[in-house]
Amino acid sequence: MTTAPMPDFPAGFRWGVSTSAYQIEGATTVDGRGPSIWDTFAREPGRIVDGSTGDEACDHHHRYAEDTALLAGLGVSAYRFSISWPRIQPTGAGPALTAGLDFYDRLVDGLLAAGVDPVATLFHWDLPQALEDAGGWLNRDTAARFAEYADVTAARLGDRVKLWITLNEPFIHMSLGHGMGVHAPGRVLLFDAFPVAHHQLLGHGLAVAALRARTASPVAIANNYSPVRPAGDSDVDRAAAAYDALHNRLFTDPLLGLGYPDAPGVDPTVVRDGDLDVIAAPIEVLGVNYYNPTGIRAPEEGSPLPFEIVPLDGYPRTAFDWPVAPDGLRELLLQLRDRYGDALPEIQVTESGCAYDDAPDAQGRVDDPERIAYLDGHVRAVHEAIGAGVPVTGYFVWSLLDNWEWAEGFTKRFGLVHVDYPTQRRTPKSSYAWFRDLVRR
Ligand code: GBH
Repeated sequence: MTTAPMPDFPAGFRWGVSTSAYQIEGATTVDGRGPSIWDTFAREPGRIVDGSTGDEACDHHHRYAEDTALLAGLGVSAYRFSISWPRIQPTGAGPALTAGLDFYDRLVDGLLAAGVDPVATLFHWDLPQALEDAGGWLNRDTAARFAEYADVTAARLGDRVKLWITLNEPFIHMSLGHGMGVHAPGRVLLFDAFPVAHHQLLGHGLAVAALRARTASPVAIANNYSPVRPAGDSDVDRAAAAYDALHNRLFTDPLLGLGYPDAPGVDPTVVRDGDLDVIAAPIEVLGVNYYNPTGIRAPEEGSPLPFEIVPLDGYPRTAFDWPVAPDGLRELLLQLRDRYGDALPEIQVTESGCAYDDAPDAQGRVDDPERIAYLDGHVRAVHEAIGAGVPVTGYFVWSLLDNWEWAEGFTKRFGLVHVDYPTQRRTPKSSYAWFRDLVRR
């Protein structure tokens, strides 16, 4: 970590932290909640490294008041959470469950009373299982169902949520959930997963229209980006361009009116007349989730993929083995500006963070200097991008709490706050104090 003083950010810059429903809420059977694809997937043997599920997670559904107090103590101006679709519509269709909405109503009011802007994501991967049984995002109808869910949710919360985010990381949901099968719903379709991209984007566009009718708040999508680092050999440029188109452009070019890029898997027969106009509905904010750059080299002969992902040398690594590369965040933000120019909306970094093996010491304190160094570097990268003219107006740390990390179960800790799962005791780490001091300035 550099010891230089942190430079000033523009007045009104939004500092926040992020979470998602299935990763923290628990209470998966209360108030009529239906099952989601993650309830199903986590129960399949061998899917989750420690055999756990999100049945209890951080028990946030019961402890939201305590967690709101942690947010107030942190002094953040915003909290990004996600709404569990199967709490609102247990089968993904039909009237909204009042009891399901009541929970988020209480959460939102508590946040506002604590001076924290509620930022709500509608879909963070927990699709109602009944929709999956009808084909999930491979089925075009799921896009229409998603817009209906957006409508009934915003009818209740639209007056108080300050920023609506339609989808979280549709690329990861397509690639890990439907391409490689390491996330729910566990399909292994490789590039035949393209309809999942198109139907999510179509659902996004239809949801934007539904939200406009219910709220005056700005609307966003949160995409995951990873700048590509060619790991030099012949043909690497073609491989790097293919991966870049897939990871960084497939979910952004059509949003910004450019149609689909020439990316592996794009199938024009899935795209109907008028779809691209729906998808390109103007949004106020582009959410950028960034973790690390990706090393790419040319594939081995006979590989089903037109690229090969390789580890990047020369960087420190997190407990997930992901490289720590704050320069990648600056590079990515500049690349978005250079690529999209005036079509680029305001950007908020909606996730940035890292996993380390944090544990309380003999005094019960949790010291996480690596996380402080990680965040310090990434916050400075954002500042440099702003200085270079990229319109970045917010930065959210992933995550407020240690939580249930998908296929990694409870084995990866991303929180500013340590959670002892057997007791659900919350202990702010030293990074919590560091971020509080940064925000306070
Ligand atoms: C996000 O996904 C999710 O939105 C969030 O729910 C999750 O808890 C959080 O990040 C932490 O994982 O360098 O080749 O090993 C992040 C998606 C996909 C980003 C894998 C980092 C590393 C690939 N991640 N990627 S590699």
